[in-house]
Amino acid sequence: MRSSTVRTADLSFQNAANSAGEIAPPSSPGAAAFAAAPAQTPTRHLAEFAKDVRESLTKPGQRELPSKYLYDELGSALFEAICVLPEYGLTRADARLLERYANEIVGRLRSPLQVAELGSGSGKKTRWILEALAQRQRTYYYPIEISRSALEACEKEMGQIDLVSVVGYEKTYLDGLRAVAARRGALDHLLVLFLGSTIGNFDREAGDDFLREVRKTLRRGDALLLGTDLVKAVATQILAYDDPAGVTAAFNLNLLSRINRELGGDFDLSHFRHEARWNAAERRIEMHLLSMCRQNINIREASLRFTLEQGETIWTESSHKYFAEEVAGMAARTGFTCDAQWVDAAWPFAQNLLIAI
Ligand code: AVI
Repeated sequence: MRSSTVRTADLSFQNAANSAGEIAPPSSPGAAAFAAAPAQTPTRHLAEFAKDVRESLTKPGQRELPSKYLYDELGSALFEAICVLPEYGLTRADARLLERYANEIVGRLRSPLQVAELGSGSGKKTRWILEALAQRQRTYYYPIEISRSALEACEKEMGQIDLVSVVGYEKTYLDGLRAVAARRGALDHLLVLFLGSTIGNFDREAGDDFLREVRKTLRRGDALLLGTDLVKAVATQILAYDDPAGVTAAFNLNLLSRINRELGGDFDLSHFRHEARWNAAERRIEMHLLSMCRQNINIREASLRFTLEQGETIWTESSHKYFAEEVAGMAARTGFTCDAQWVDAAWPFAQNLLIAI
C-alpha cells in the first residue's frame, strides 16, 4: 500500500525560531532547528527574533547569537551544501551506517513498530530503515519537521516505498512526538530517529534534558536511534567546520545578513571573519564571528546599539563531539539503555540504539 498525508498543524509552527525555542537551552547557542524557515519571518516572530538577538548580543562576557537563526531559507540551503563538502564527513557517515546496518537495526526492534523522525528534512537517509522494516510489516512513518517544504519532499519520497504510509507532522520535535505517541495503538511500539548528530548542537546538559523529554513520550521497550558524531583529530574537525571553499563561513556570516535583512541591522560582513574553534575541555567545535576592527553596530528593530572591539567574537553555534563509550552513560541518565552501537570506520560517527527502560 502507498499512502501519504501531511498533517498540517498550527501554521505558527512553520518557523525555525518557534521550533528551536522549545528545545534550545535559553542561555546558549543551543539547538539547531535543522530545517528551512520561510524566506520571510512572519511579523509575529520578528519580535521574538529581535528579543533573542538583543538578549544574546548583550550577554555579559561572551556575546552570542542563537544557532537556530542560522537556518533561514538561505542558511538551510548552505547547510545542504555543507553536507556534501568533502571535509564534512558527518552526513555521509550517518547515511553509510544506516544503509549498511538497516537490517541489523530493524532486527533488534519489536513488532508491530511505528517510526517517528525528529527533524526529518527530506528523509533521504531514513529510506534504508523504512525499506528494511517494510519487508516484515506494514509501516507507519511520521516525519516531524517544521519546514513544510521539507516535509512535503519527505512525504513524496517516502510515500513511494511499498507498505509504508507517511503521515507528516508540521510541528516542533516534542509536540510532534507527543502527537505521534498519542495516536498509536495499545500494542504498537515506537522507533524514534534522531539522526545527524543534531543532539550535538545542544549543550550537554540540555541534551540530557531533551532525551529525558523524549523518554517521557515513550513506553518501556520503545527505541531511539541516536546519531552522534565522535571525537576525531582536531585538524579534521576544524576543517569540517572551516572548509577551504568557504561554505561554512558563508553559512555563519549569513546570520549577520539575516539580521540586516529582517531586523534592520547594519553589520558590514567584510569586517567579520568566520572562526571554528575546538574547545577541548567541552569537546565541541564552536563557531564564532570574529570582529576584525573596532566597530559600532546598530540593529534598528532590536533597539540595540553597541560597539564590538577588534578581536571580540560573537559565538553562534556549538557542535559537541562524543566518545563512543559515553553514550551508554547518556542513555542511563535519561531513562534508556544502549542496546547496540554501530561506528563508521572512515569517519568516526556512531548510530546508537537506545531502548526505553
Ligand atoms: C545540524 N548540525 C548537526 C550541524 C553540525 O555539524 O553541528 C550544523 C553545522 N554547523 C556547521 N556545519 C554544520
